[in-house]
Amino acid sequence: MTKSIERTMVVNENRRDFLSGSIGAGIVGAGLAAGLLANNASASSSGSSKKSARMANYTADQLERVTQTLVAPPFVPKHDQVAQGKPKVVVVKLNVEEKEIILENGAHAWVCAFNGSVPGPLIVCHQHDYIELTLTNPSTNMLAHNIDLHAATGALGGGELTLVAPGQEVTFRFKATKTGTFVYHCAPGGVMIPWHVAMGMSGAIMVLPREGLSDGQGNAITYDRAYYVGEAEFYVPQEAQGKYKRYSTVIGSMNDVLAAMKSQNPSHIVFNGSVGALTGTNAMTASVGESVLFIHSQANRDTRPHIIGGHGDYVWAAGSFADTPQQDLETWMVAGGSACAAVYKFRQPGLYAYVNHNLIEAIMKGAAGHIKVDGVWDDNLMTQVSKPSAIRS
Ligand SMILES: [Cu+2]
Repeated sequence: MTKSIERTMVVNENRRDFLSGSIGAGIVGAGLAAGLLANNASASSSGSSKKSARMANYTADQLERVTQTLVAPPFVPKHDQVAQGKPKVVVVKLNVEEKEIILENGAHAWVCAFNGSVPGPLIVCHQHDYIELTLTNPSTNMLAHNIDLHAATGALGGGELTLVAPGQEVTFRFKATKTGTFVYHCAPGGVMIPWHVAMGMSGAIMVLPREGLSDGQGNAITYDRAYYVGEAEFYVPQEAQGKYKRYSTVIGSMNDVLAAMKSQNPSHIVFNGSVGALTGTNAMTASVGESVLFIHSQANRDTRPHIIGGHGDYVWAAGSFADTPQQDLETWMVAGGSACAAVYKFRQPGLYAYVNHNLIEAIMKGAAGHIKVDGVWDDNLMTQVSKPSAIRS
């Protein structure tokens, strides 16, 4: 046991109500987190190396604080792949924006967006770091919000300690004890949990091993660039004749969206907030010879990333870096409510499609992006032996 502060945990008797809370509770968020103290953040070693275990023994007040500048996906914040020195307290800020976005021509949707993007920004840290997160809910918003981070331990992943009404902000801290890629999402209670998630309110955090990624055989895996693809589905209500409805406020869209959600039949399934957010001039880019790390999250539905024309050289489909990565996959299954990581070294130039390989969801509902790869074509890997011509009988 480390010298972490022991506190008596007062269990919220109303937790059951919290989880089954009403829409009203989600809107006003009346005092749900009141009276709760953070439970102790005692370090638990992953059992890897002795050095790593030593690194687990620091408490937050012993560590340097660094601010991480978050960036809109598909980009990821600047970070070290191998941790330098002691763990850090990584300070991040998330601001909730309730706003209307355009999913595609003719389809508008209100979203609740962490830092204004769908998904919210990727947070990156190393194992045994602390994340100190300030969640701000501006007074111009109409709804209460919070954050449940799957990388965090206790108190609904932080959801109990972070519920903020419009005009409030809250700061909480958790220790990143597990390595991997993890979803975070808003979870303000009852049906507001799926509704806020279906309003675009999710993102991901990557907790790297302190020594960086490895293939499980003692060989380091590094990447030249990284992208974060956040997949999210939307349930845009439609008129009888199929035209998408539009609303003047976020609350105005609530009942119709809730009704549409029950169908479990999304009108849109998109990467990074809209159809085409990662295609054309928005395509991800890379060069032949570069290894690219793709982090892919889906907070609510299962998905199956696939690089058309490429592979996953190393894939952590379940998102845990404590696992040995699978190698040379074509498609990998990602459970709803999780994020995965995959590294691929591009060998051939061209335009690659990065898709959810339910191709109906990719082509007809929007879950597709592009990776534009420059470099010199290798005929040895692929060549057109003869051009299309009339069939010779
Ligand atoms: Cu929310």
